[in-house]
Amino acid sequence: MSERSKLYEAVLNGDSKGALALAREALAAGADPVELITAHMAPAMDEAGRRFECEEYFVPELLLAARAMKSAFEVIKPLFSACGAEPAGRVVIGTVKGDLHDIGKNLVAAMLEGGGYEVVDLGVDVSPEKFVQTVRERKPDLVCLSTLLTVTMPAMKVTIEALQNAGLRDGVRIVVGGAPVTEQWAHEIGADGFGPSAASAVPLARKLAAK
Ligand code: B1M
Repeated sequence: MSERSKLYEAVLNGDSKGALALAREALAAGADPVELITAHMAPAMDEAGRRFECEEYFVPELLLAARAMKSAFEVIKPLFSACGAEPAGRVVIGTVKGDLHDIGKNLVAAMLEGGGYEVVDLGVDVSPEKFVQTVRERKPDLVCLSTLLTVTMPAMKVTIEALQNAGLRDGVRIVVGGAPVTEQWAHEIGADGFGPSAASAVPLARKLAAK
C-alpha cells in the first residue's frame, strides 16, 4: 500500500495522529496538496458516508473521520496560501442555518484564500440574519453558501431572500455549493453560480467578478 493510500485509511479509521503524520510525509516527498485531498482524503470521507448509510458507521465514527481529515488538512492548508495570486476581492462564506458540516466549506475557503481572496468565514449553522449583518458591514464581492444536508437546502433560498429584502442582493454575487446542491437548484433559488467542487471556487469567483 502506498503512503497516500495509508492516508485514506487513516482518515477513514479516524486516526488523527496518523493522518497528520502521513500528510506531512507525503508533502515532504513532493505530493501535490490538492491531489492529497481529492484523491485520498475526500474519498475516505465518501467511504465514511457510505458506511454510515449502511449502518456500519455511526455518528462517533463520522466525527473521528472528520477530525482526522481536519488534522491532515492543517498541514496542507498553508500551502494553498503560499501559491496565492494578487488580492482579488472579499468573500463571506458560511454553512447555512441548521447544518454543522464544515469540511467542504473549509476547503473552499482555503482555495479562495490561496487564490488571493480575503475570506470572512462565518463558520457553521449561520443564520440569514448573520449573513445580512456581515454583508452590510464587510461589503464582500462574493457570498458563498455551503450545505451538505438536503433538509437545509431551503436555508440557502431563505438567505438569498434575506439579502434581497435588506437591499443588499444587487451588490454581491452569490455562489452555492455542497454535495446535494445542483446547478438547477442554484438557478431556482436565484444564486449567481454553483460550485461543484472546492477547486471550482476560484475560477468561478473570477468569472463572476468579470461579469
Ligand atoms: Co453528516 N451527513 N450528518 N456528518 N456527513 C452526510 C452529509 C450524509 C450524506 C451521510 C450519509 O447519510 N451518507 C447525510 C446527509 C443526507 C442528506 O441530507 N440527504 C448526513 C447526515 C444524515 C448527518 C446527520 C443528520 C446524522 C445524524 O446526526 N443522524 C448529522 C447532521 C448534523 C447537522 O449538520 N445538523 C450529521 C453529522 C455529521 C458529523 C458532525 C458527524 C460529521 C461532520 C463533521 C464536520 O463537518 N465538521 C459528518 C460527516 C463527516 C459526513 C460525511 C460522511 C462527510 C462529509 C464531508 O466532510 N465530506 C457525509 C457523507 C458524504 O459527504 N459522503 C455526511 C468531505 C468534503 C470534502 O466534501 O463537504 O461534499 P463536501 O464538500 C465538497 C463539495 O461538496 C464542495 O467542495 C468540497 C470539496 O470538493 N463544496 C462546495 C462544499 N461546499 C461548497 C460551497 C461552494 C462550492 C463547493 O461554494 C459556495
